[in-house]
This record gives sequence, structure tokens and C-alpha cells, in this order.
Amino acid sequence: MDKLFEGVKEFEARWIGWAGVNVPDEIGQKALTKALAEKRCIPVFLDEDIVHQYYNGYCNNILWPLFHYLGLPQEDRLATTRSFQSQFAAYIKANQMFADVVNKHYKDGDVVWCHDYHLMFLPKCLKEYNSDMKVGWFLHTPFPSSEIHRTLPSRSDLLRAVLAADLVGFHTYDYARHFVSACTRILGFEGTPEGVEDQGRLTRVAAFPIGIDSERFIRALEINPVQVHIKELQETFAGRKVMLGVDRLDMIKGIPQKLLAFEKFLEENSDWRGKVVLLQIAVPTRTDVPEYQRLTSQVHEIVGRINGRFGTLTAVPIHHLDRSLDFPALCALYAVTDVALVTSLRDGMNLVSYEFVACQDLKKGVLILSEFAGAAQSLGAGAILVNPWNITEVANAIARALNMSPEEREKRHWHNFTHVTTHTAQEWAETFVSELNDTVVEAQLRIKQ
Ligand code: ADQ
Repeated sequence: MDKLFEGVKEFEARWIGWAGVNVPDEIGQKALTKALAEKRCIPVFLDEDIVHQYYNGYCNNILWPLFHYLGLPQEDRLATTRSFQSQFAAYIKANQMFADVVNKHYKDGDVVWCHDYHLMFLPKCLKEYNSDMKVGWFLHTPFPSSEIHRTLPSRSDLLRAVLAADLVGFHTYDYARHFVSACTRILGFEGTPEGVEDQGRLTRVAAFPIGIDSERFIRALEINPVQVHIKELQETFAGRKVMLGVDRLDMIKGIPQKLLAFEKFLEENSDWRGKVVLLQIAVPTRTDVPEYQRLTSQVHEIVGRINGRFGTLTAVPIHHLDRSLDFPALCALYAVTDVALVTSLRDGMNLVSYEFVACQDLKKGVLILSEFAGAAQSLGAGAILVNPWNITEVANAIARALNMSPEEREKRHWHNFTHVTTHTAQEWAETFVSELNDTVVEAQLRIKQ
């Protein structure tokens, strides 16, 4: 996140967030606070029980799947849930702890920008401290259809808490529209072209599609460690087309569907066997959750089967890595790829597709992109869009991408590269913060009139 504000001189940003580790003693907390201060980061300390109920429970076991259309917990997921009630109480408590820290560091004129589904209660807590505080909230995941959101037991409380913000942002217009529908249908508030209105108070709701720091990727391709990696990869996969998947190992990323589509492609295109390799890099996340453990086994099983079916003694069609890559290795992989495969079943935006495009100005590779990723709305004209649930369609898209003429690849790449290099993370942050300032000024003027 620190990179986000590089080159954005107007912001004196400070990051307030959970440190991600349990530091029970005061001496440890003081030491960590001091160390992080140099990076302009301020930690919030959450104890193990709160982390379990709030972060693993309410955030990752309830909100994350729900917002990605996977529904509320059932069967074993319900067993790990204990009860919505206690987890929701922990959620509010954790959000209040964030608010306490923000309030402690707040100075008049500051803008407070709350991020993601973990902090939907934060706008409300902050406004209770100080109704003049300028508060924005941005969701990095999809916001689902109001019919999905209304299944959540705490649906109204969460919506009301978010509406305490002055500006509410989403990656796409569709997510914003779903949020406004939820507020009108569940709360009975009025939806306007500007946002949501209740008793004369307007919360502005709008789309702010995120981008990446494209220059960072483009510059990296010139540096020696990346060049060395590129050369190694080119030698290793000489004579074969390279396909790439880079994902967190999460249900929403559609990794099994991607592998099955690749298998179907190999089944139906025997002339490509031995001439194409799929590199699938998947970083394990939430490894203590049974569903994620099952996903890991499922992915390993499918990879084993496909490699058994189509591999030879010297080469396999899929190389699968269960780990994170460092930045130079990631850039090199993006640069040598002929076809990138993003098959998310749902995804707020999907930055991997942006990063791939930024690293492809020489090769002009093809992006196959799920229509259920927010990125489909910005990179749709350059990518081949697919429904990841339709294995045949994805298999056909792979064949089309591998056989695409250089002219068509160039045209498609140009569209995406122009978008990725002009809609950057810096521009996204500047736009959100300046709109937040404007929104507050306009609201003050409305009150005076
Ligand atoms: P994520 O779900 O994490 O983010 P994504 O947008 O694809 O998804 O970003 C993943 C990031 O992790 C990328 O920067 C990528 O380079 C990196 N990454 C992934 N696998 C890696 C690996 N094996 N090694 C190294 N790095 C790896 C959430 C939402 C998205 C939304 C973003 C930003 O779920 O939909 O786009 O926030 O808002």
C-alpha cells in the first residue's frame, strides 16, 4: 500500500491497520508502534479471540463469501461460525477499536479513508466521535445483488453504518448500483443519481475503478535481476507457448475451473500437446480453514491427473507453484507469457490482469479474462472475455488466443495498455480523495442554503 502514494505529493498519508500479529504485552506493542512510525504506519492491536471471531469469522467466513455470491455459511462452515451474533459483536468491537486509534491521531482537516468489508462499521463509529470528520469508504470486493445482501442477518446495521460516510466508492458502476438498491429495498431510503438520501442527508455513492502503479512494472523490466529471470524462463520454455495464472489460492479465483478448461483444450487440440505449458502460481491463504484445505487438495489432484494424462518423461503441461513470488520473478513471468488466464468466479477488480498488460509491451500477449471480474469492464475490449463456469468456452478461448494473428494481438494489447497506463493507482487515490473533499464542501453549502 505504501507504493500507492508515491509521487502523490499532496497527500501526507498515514496508514492505520491491524499489524497482522498478536502482540499481547505493552512493551512489544510500544516497540512495534515505534518501528512502524518510520513507515507512517500506525498499528491497531487486536487480541487472538477478536481476530478469530472478527477477522477469520465475520470478515472471512461470512462477508467475503457472501459478497462473492457464495452465500452464507452452511454445514462445516456453519460449525466454525459459532454464531452470527457473537461474531457480529466482535466485528463491531474491532471496528470501534480502529475508530479509537483513528480518533486519537485525527487532526482538524484530515480526510479519513476507510478500506474494505472489514471496516463497514468504521464510518459510523468515526462520525459518532466527530460529525465534522470527512469520511470516505471504499469496497475492494464486489457488492452483490441486493437479493444476496438481504440474506445477511445484520444487513440493515451494516448498510446504515456505511451510509454514515460522506462518500462511498466501488470498483464498478454495477456494484454501486447494487449497493443503492440494497439501501432502497432493505432500508426504504431514497436512491438518487448522486447516491442515497435519508431525511435530507445525502451519502454520495460512485464508482472509482482502481489501477496499478504501471510505471513500477514497466521500469522493472529494464533492471538486471528481471532481465536475468526473463532469460532463464525463455531458455527453460524454448519452443513452447507460455500460459500463466497468478492468483491467491481462493475459491473465488476459479482455479479448478481454469485447470479443467486447460485439460479440455489439450483433449481437443492434440497438435498443441507438448507445445504449450501452463504456469499456475497460487499463493496459499487462510490455510487453517477446512474449505481452503479442500481447495488445495482438489487443485493438486487435478494438476496431477492432467500431468499424468498429457505429460511425458521429460515435460509436463502444468507447472503449479503453491507460493508467492518476489517482484522481479513476477515481472519476468508476466513478460514471457503468451496468454494470461484470469478465471475468477467473482472478483472486485483483479489486478493481476493489469500487471500482465503492463509487462507485455514487447510481446503483446493475449489476456483471457472472466466476465465476472471488475476488470472486464475496463479491459473487456482488449481481452477475450469468458464465463469461467463454461469449460468449453474457456477451452475455445485458449485455442483462439494461441492462434491469434500478431495484428489482432497488437490491437487488443494497445487498448489495454493505454487503459492500464492512464488509469493508475495514483490517479484512483487522487480522484477519490478530491471527490471526498468536494462532497463535504457541497454538503456544507446545502445545509447553509
Ligand atoms: P486480491 O483478491 O488479492 O485483491 P488481485 O486484485 O488480483 O486480488 O491482487 C492480487 C495481488 O497479489 C496482485 O498484486 C498480485 O501481483 C499479487 N499476487 C497474487 N498471487 C501472487 C503470487 N503467487 N506471488 C506474488 N504476488 C502475487 C482484492 C480484491 C480484488 C481487487 C483488489 C484491489 O479481491 O478484486 O482487484 O483487492 O482492489
